[in-house]
Amino acid sequence: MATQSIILIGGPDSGKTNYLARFWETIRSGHGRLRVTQLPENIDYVEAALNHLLTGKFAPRSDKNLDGGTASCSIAVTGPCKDPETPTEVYVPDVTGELWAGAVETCELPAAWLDSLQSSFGALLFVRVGSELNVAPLDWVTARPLMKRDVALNEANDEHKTEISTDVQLCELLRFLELTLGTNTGVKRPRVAILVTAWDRLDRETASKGPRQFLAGEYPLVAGRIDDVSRLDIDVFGVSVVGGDFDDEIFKRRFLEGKLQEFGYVVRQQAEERDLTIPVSWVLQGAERQ
Ligand SMILES: Nc1nc2c(ncn2[C@@H]2O[C@H](COP(=O)(O)OP(=O)(O)OP(=O)(O)O)[C@@H](O)[C@H]2O)c(=O)[nH]1
Ligand SMILES: [Mg+2]
Repeated sequence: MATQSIILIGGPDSGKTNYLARFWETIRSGHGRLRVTQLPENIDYVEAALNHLLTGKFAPRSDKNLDGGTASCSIAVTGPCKDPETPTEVYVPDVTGELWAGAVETCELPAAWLDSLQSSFGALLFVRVGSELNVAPLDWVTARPLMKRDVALNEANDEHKTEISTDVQLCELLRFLELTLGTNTGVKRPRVAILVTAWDRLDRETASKGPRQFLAGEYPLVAGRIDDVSRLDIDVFGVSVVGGDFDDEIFKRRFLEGKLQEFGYVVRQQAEERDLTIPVSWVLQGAERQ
């Protein structure tokens, strides 16, 4: 069986684990382009995250004390354009976002993760709408009093909140990918799917413009980098794992009365599709063509 590793990258609270849980449900129930061919080992962690969704709660942030900061699973998948006899083994390590945040701050990546990036065929890069850990760029006119306040707040709060803007953090992660992704695989132009998660939290007008426009408005540096990075093939997807927010009681009731596969979607360009496997399938297709 061909083994292709895809790596999930993104700061803390960016939606990696919830996406992985929803992706797993889609391939297991056969409601997407990709399907699972055999029960993977180490899937308990993903099943536990999925159980949260099924009971009307988002899966909590990953345990920072996980072994090496990661929970990994290998899932054998096949799709319509593939021979079902030769599935692809997709290795998906779900690394706690603290690791990526630390790497951005120190410009250093632990050796094991450098190896993982080099042997991955593609990557999913996550950023979440409405995360309290998103950092807006500094406005230098008003920055001084705010910086004083933030120093006091940070002293009182041990949550990892960096001062580097999310836009710059994402550019740094893209730079890691540009330098390292797939260099040990023979894939000449690895694909990177940028997933804008919690897309359901956007107002209708912003959402209607599509994920690329959202990125250009909210994270202009990253949007600019996408066109400059020639070694990677990059596309942007909006993702909502259940199509709404469980904080909204009316939505939650509707969700609990329905079936999970009727909730959640992926937006590419301006089109919305129910199939939550689309970003992974797009990344895999890129690797198979080369
Ligand atoms: N409304 C909405 N919220 C979401 C969605 N996906 C994730 N969230 C929220 O984002 C939070 C963080 O998601 P996680 O999947 O735990 O993020 P993570 O990247 O795995 O975080 P770390 O484990 O800290 O690295 C969740 O607890 C939800 O509150 C979504 O599709 N819609
Ligand atoms: Mg997580």
